[in-house]
Order: sequence, then structure tokens, then C-alpha cells
Amino acid sequence: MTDVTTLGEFIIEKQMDFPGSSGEFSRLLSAIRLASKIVSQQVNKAGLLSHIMGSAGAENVQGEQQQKLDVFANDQFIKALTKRKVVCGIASEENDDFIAINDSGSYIIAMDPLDGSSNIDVNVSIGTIFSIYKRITPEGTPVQKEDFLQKGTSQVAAGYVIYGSSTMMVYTTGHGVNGFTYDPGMGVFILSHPEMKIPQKGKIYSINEGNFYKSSTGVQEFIKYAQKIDPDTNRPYTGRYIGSLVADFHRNLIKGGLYMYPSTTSAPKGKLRLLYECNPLAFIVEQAGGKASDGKNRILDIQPTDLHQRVPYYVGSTEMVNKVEEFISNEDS
Ligand code: P6P
Repeated sequence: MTDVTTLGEFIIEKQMDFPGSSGEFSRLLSAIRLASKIVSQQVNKAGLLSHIMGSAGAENVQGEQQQKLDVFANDQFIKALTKRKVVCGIASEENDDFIAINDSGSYIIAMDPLDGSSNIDVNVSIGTIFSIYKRITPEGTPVQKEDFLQKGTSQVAAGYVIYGSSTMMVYTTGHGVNGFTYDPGMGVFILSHPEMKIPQKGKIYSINEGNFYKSSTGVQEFIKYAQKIDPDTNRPYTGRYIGSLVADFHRNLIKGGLYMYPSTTSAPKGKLRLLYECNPLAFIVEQAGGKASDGKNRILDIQPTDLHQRVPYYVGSTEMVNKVEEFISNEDS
């Protein structure tokens, strides 16, 4: 086991690629690493700890019932990032407004501390999603909203942690995608999935088909296309929808596939949030050779206007995203 690369070593190795770097970014990633370990420990015993299970009795800005683990995870990431003084501000799904942390910090982070938390009580995989930018307002001044409303193309790093059968961290800094599996015995993340690439086409489509009649005709036509029997084009595809974005995304990243959360009559802008769900996974999927769009536009090119804005989301294997975009564009003609 001594020939393994730990996440800590990987971070230092990559920092060496940037001579003269202050190490601030490495400390930022280390803060995320630490908080992920603490959250993983609680998630893995959530079934035993009634005090951490179930609702926290409050609602978040989305009007969603906050689960106690949501609040716990949010607190852990905020504490770990605050202690290292490298972020000037944090935007979180769990907080209405951004949180000013340290005027001298060079980075901002947007995060969903525990996505899919409605699955906690039924022991389904859940995840943390994070997106990191350099601040654009002067260092030494209080962070501003404009620091958070940058296009996804400006991200310096993005990643997710999936708390599943094992805990994994997958992230990119714009130089490929690498996956690390947590070894709780040693208390370290080990490089297990170097240079991850998503298959250009796949057989898996992930969508809540309960929304079929709430979706546009283009999306309905794509779902019917996916279900048609046509061996020449490897159809019918396989429907796999866990109801946990990180779990569906991670499976599709490895096996190939397409995750969709379109706009619907009850969610005209879609459900997923641009800043801390769509952009970070879009950065990862593009670095892995895949594609992410709102059905018409590249996700990373969208100019954010609000911390919690929602967008329709199609992400995964390039050929599959292109195909659903084709059906959507045909609905307009
Ligand atoms: P629905 C979880 O709340 C989440 O944000 C994603 O993790 C998941 O893919 C989606 O919403 C599930 O939404 O409307 O299908 O239950």
C-alpha cells in the first residue's frame, strides 16, 4: 500500500507545478478534504444516530425541509474554510445570502454542502458539491456579491464528494479530473481514479419520468426515443434515476450517460442551482470530455444573476447531450 498517492500528496505535487504559488489554494483544498472526512463519518453512522437523522425543523432558502445532516455539513465546511483564512466569502445552498469570511482571502467558494439529503433516511448515496473562484474585488476589502456571480468558465476548481458505498472525492483544477477514495482505516483519500474520462456515448438516461407530462414536447420525444427498440443505435437505453444528483452524475461519469432536469410546468427554470450544482459538475464533465447545457446554451457560459438561480440542466456524454438538444431545437421549429 506504500505505492499509493494520497490526496494530500497529490495536492502538493500539483502545487509544485506552480512555482512561487503561495500554497493558499492547497490549503483551501485541504480544508475541503478535512470537512469531507468529518461529514463522511457522520453520514456513515446516520442510521445509528437518531439525533442527527431527520429534519432540523427549519427550511432553507429553497423552502426545502433542512435535514439535521444538512446543517451539520454546512457548519463543518464553513468552520474548516474559515479557520484557514483563504476564502473571503462562501455561498451555500443552506444560507439565504453569501457569508463574508475574511477580507484578505483570495478565493470564494459556492457549495451545496449535502445534496440529495432527502435520501439520508433511506440510506441512499448523497454528496457535497463545491465550486471555487478567485475573487474579483480588491483583496483586503469585504467580499461582494459580484465575486460570486462569475461565469462558470472562471472557476479555478470544482469538485464533489459522494458519500456512498465508499466515500470519494472527485475534482478538477482545469487539468483533468481525478478521483480519490477515502480509506477510513488510514484516514486518507487515495488516488483511485486518475484522469477520469466520460464515454462519448452511453446507454443510461437519468430523469424523473414522473415529470413527463410537465416537460416540453422535445424532452418527451427524447424520452420516447430512448425507450424505442433499435439495436443499431443500442436502444432502448436504461433508465437509472436515484434522486441524488451526485450519485447519478458519478455513475454516468464512469459508465457514460445523460442526467436531465429540464424546466417543467411546476419548475419553469428547472430545479437545479447554477452556482453550486450545475457549474461545478459542468466544469468536471467538460474536463472529462463530456458536455453540459441548459438545452440550448453551454452551462459554463451563462452569466449568473442570483446566488440561487435555477437553470434547466442536461449533463453527461457529449453525444447524448447533443441528441437531447436536437429534440429540444426541433420543438421550436
Ligand atoms: P426530484 C435533490 O433534491 C436534487 O437537488 C438532486 O440531487 C436530485 O437529482 C433532484 O433534486 C431530485 O429532484 O424533483 O426528481 O425529486
